[in-house]
Amino acid sequence: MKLVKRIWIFFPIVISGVTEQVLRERKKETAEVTPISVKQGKTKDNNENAYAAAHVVDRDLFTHAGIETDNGAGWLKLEFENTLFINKIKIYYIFYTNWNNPSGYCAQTVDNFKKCVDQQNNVDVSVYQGEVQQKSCGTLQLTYGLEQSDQIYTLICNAGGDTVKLSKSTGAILLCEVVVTGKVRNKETAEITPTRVTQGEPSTTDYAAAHAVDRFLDTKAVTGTDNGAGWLKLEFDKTYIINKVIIYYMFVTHWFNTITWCPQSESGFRSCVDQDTNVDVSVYQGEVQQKSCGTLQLTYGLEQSDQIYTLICNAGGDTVMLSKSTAGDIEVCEVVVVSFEGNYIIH
Ligand SMILES: [Ca+2]
Ligand SMILES: [Ca+2]
Repeated sequence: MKLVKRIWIFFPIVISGVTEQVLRERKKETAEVTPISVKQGKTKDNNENAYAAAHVVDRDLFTHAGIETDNGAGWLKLEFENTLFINKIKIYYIFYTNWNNPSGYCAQTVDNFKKCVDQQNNVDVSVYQGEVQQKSCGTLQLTYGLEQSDQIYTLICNAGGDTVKLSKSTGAILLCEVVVTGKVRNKETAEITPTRVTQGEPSTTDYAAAHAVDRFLDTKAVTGTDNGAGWLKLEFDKTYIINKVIIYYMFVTHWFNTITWCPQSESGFRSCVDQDTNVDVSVYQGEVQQKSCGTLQLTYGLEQSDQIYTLICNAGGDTVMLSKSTAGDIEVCEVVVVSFEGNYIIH
């Protein structure tokens, strides 16, 4: 018991003057999303001053949340206003820098540090929709790396939800900052960027062709198939061996009900899929079709955590064209084109 008590004596890091301001402030991430509330289970020693949940989102690297496990449960929850596509969760553990501090138990010796890590390790990090777990993004694996210049851990999620929950059943949770990024898709290895993106009609501000390549998952390109021809075209600066095309349909998960009516009911969703499916995806050289990579077959899978489709091309060209001639629309959040060096064939 004595040991446990001592572990919880945290050290103040005293740095004076201007340096303090610079070092204390956590850098803001691209596409960082801010929770509307942060809650935790049992606060250590009921000491809100020292261990408040809010400390993980104050962007101050010297403040932390501290949670005890109580009856086999310790947790910290970040809740968001809407359901989001959560890309990654970045966690700043307490020993982000300058670990050695004679006044703090954990940072006094290597042994102490290891004891603290052991007590505060193995935190599950999951995405939830309300009370329902959608996906575990992994378990926090703190290292004994005292020589590290920081103790920052990134977990990749790629799941939809409105809550991020950190939990464990024994020991404690101690964290300085939890940062959630969403809405922006991950960049692919060997992704190539088009120089021009155009589509048939319409091309309104809300549904602009450029939305298919802006990396934001809550913006989409939409074009109709009036007169039997709908198309969306990505043109590149030169001819590439185009290995694959990855398409993020708008229902990356069913949270996008703020921008469209489709996901608000299952029947609405099905009718949108019916309207948006069967898009041909082809590689062109100029105006000449080289190869069809396949036809987009959207599914009714409302339960899917994502709606991402990959078509294998392995064809040379300077243009990727999405087209359909039947009634309906071409509606996509993102179109990603991948070209590896050389002549790799992707199966
Ligand atoms: Ca903090
Ligand atoms: Ca987009």
